[in-house]
Amino acid sequence: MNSQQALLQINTREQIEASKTTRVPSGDFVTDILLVTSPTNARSPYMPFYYLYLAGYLEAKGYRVEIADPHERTLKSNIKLILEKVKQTKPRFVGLAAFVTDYNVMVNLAKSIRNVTLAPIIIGNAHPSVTPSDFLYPNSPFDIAVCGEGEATCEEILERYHHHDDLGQIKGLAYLSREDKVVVTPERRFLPGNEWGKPAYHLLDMEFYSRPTKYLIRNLYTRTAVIYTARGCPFKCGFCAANAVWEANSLEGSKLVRNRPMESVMEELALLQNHYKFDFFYILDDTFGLREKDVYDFCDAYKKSGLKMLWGAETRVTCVRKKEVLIAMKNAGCIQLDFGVETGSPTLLKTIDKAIKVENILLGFKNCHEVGMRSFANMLINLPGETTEDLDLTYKLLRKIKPTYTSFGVTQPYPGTPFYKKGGFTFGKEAYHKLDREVPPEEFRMAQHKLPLEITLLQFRLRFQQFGLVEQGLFKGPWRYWTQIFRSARRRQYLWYFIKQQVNVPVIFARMLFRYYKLVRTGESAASIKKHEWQVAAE
Ligand code: B12
Ligand code: SF4
Repeated sequence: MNSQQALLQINTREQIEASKTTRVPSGDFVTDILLVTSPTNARSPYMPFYYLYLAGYLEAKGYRVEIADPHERTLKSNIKLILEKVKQTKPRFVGLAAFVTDYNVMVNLAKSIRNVTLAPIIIGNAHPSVTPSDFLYPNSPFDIAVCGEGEATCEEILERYHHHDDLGQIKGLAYLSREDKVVVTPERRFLPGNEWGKPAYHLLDMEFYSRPTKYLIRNLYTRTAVIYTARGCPFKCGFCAANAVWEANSLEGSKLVRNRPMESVMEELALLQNHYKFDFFYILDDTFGLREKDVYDFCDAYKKSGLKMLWGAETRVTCVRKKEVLIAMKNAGCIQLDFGVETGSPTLLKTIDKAIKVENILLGFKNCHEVGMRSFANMLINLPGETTEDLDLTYKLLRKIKPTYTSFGVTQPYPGTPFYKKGGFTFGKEAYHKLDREVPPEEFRMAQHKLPLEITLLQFRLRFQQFGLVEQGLFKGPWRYWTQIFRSARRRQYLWYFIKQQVNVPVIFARMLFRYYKLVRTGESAASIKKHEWQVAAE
């Protein structure tokens, strides 16, 4: 029995607690850190970006890193695979990442991991950045919460943590003191873009992540890689916790936007096209296009690189005020831009601090149409103080701007968002699981109107989300999209995906219609919905 096997025998709570306060186990570890993705997200086409950069950074510093990222269909089988990987990789540290919605799952997963290793468990990502105390309490399976940007903090933990008392010396984290108090250590400076790690794609199952999907460049069937050219966001939209995450470990506040050097971006794109054979990529920066010069620089560099992938990006309507910017993007291979429009109500745009006006939305979409750029509008209902008049304004706006595709969501007061604070929400651990629903329970209603949220959501979806017997948004794809698909080395995968989707789409549509009529048949909901329909029709 080697020392690691010996450690696996020790798993009583007292021994674990003792190990926490006395020493970090030492022995013949195979891996410095095993990063574990959330088993609730196992089938998502989104790679775990947070680990890609973190792992790349740590590997460049000489650490042995592994990622446990199973893709089974059930939670149980994913957890089983994770535990096997823990045993197999014998890590010095285990890292987990938590969003507020999967809190209970992550706590239970950490407890199970605790039963197979004594390695300290580090928790990072949005949830512990906002409320580290949710993870740090007596007998918690978590040892350390990393707040905000994680690279430098994690490196220092791997380097310096040999004893519980070392934690107080490391910036950017939180831990439970011997007196059972949550201690948050001071913040550090952001990592400059040229120090980010190269995303460690080789640690993931890239076959899984390079399958065709319609959820990346949304509603186009593509094999898409997601990249970041910058981090940070100067805005503070009421429904978003991004600022709280970055702010959690920053001497520079939350608003600093940090760019990555262009050579490194191009190098990554070349790898994605030439090695991993992606046909498309998507830029998921918090605010791509914020600085016009950056867009031109990116487009020039991409054109010069001779790479052939087509791409999409998430941006803001204010970034496409000028048609020239859109033309530059289009000439560099951009086929779709996604915008957070959220609402058509000027009052609500102010309430949510979106820092855009209805005129900006109208102009942005007009420019997209004129230039021939596909446009995607993200909309929200259940915004604070929302009235039926506001919903009608949204309806009218969408009729005017005619996005190529529109999606609707119900706003939820995630901890860390301005809505959570300003809305006077005080719920904690006991209620997080309720945020994991498409339509939240009544206690999270922020709208003033009393319309049933699910019916309102379905109404908008049925009207604007272009559901039907065939996938309509798809056929508004530009020619070069189709050419790219026909030229792809993975044409067969695309064909198979097309067939599957063309069967799925009418089924989804039928289910939605059925659900809608079932809800509307029930008393009070039907009355309010009819009134709303009348208002909408009277535009
Ligand atoms: C892209 C994204 C997604 C993508 C992909 C997520 C992924 N696989 O990475 C998708 C669409 C799947 C998604 C889904 C959801 N998301 Co999301 N998402 C984002 C977004 C826009 C960017 C995240 C990102 O990639 N940032 C770039 C990377 C490099 O930074 P990072 O993730 O913060 O990681 C760094 C640090 O946090 C830290 N770190 C992270 N994990 C770990 C782990 C360890 C061990 C360590 C040491 C460090 C560490 O180090 C990293 C490098 O510095 C953020 C908003 C934002 N701008 O932050 C929302 C955000 C994180 N999402 C949010 C939410 C709520 C969700 C959903 C619950 C929403 C929903 N119901 O659909 C789901 C949950 C999915 C799940 N259970 O995994 C909230 C989180 C709020 C909260 N309090 O938890 C945010 C902040 C947006 C918001 N609405 O406020 N999301
Ligand atoms: S929604 Fe986008 S623009 Fe608004 S604060 Fe979040 S990241 Fe920034």
